[in-house]
Amino acid sequence: MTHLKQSDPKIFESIVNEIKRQNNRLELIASENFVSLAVLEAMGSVMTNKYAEGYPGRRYYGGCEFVDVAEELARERAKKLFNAEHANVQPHSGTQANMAVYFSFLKPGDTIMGMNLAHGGHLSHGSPVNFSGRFFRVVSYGVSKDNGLIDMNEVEEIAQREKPRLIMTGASAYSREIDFKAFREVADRTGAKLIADIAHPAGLIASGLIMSPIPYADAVTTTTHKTLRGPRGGMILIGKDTPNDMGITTPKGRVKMVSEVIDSNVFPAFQGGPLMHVIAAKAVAFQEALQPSFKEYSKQIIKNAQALAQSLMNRGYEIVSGGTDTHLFLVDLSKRNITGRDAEKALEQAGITVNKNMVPFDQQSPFITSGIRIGTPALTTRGMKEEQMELISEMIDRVLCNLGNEQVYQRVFGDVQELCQQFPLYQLPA
Ligand code: DSN
Repeated sequence: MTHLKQSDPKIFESIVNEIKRQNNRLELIASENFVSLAVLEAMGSVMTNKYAEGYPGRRYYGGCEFVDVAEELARERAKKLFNAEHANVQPHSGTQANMAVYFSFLKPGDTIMGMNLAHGGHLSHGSPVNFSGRFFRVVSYGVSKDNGLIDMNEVEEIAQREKPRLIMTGASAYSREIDFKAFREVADRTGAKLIADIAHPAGLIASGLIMSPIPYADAVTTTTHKTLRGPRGGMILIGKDTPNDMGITTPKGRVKMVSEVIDSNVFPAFQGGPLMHVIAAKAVAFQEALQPSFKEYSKQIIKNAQALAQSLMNRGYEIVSGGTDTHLFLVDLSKRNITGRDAEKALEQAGITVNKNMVPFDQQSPFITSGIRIGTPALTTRGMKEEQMELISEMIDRVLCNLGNEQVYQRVFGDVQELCQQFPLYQLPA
């Protein structure tokens, strides 16, 4: 068989360039990380060749005995990692996981309540441009204007008034620990199901550093590639399985457990064949996350995020909610008259990768924005610590104080490369 370098030099070159980009730039996108060679190896394996519709032991194809081993290991390790009774590791993404869960508890037209996208929520929590906003009636909660925090009194007030059938908690740009217990209490008082989407902080939760929703939520969804540092994909967890209350039964009339309803929504309802190479890689990542070193890694992610946020505040930057309990934070640039779009572009030219992000009560459109989102999972994987966060804060400040000055961008890029070389990442292929 011919290697990629010979068979498709253009794609080979694009991959080599992407390796160089990841090696030589500072990756501060909060939802990205660098997987281990073991995870990469599993993802690039022959398991991609196998069709395995169904679940371990109950497939629609022959020859599944080895992919069954991989999926079973992924499920068992996920359950151990999160202390859950049930895990479905087949969702291709977090949004697919959310879709399967919504339809396990709701009928089209039912009301869902999720966090406002402009306040840190996610498209799949009810945005009108997403399936969630098209199939369901959506009501939103947000953060308080005073302190940038979720106001549980407001959450309850909206839930009492709107009586959602399901409350979705979790966010993609909220830096504070979410009180899942308080959300459970609101859900109980208002007759709603509670779903927690922990795509962002999953690794921190698995490490026991912030509150887990597993004891409180009817189902938990996540991605596997952010703080959890696995392959790109999704997963659904159930803390305690119970009979479903939608009246869904087996052909013989037995009331299905929620786990069975969710499994049959992932496949056959919303997905086809599972990505077995990705599931094998999820199993590898979960095993890595079960090691004591992963907890140390997660602690350092938070220390780095806090150090970087504090250093930027010391330089006069406004951080939404005044800091972070997690791996990310939002810098509000509105008082500096810089848009998120311009900041993202300038930083990119200097080798620092962030994403523009709306800040709560933003006056700018989602394409312009008034803020940037910064996260530390990827740089922490490289081994960077508080000392490097101080250097990075200085570099960010130098760029943002010199917008439009290409010479400054070039000088910062040089400093970025020097720093990156001290924390090597991936080797280039021969
Ligand atoms: N795109 C992810 C993020 O950046 O947070 C959410 O899906």
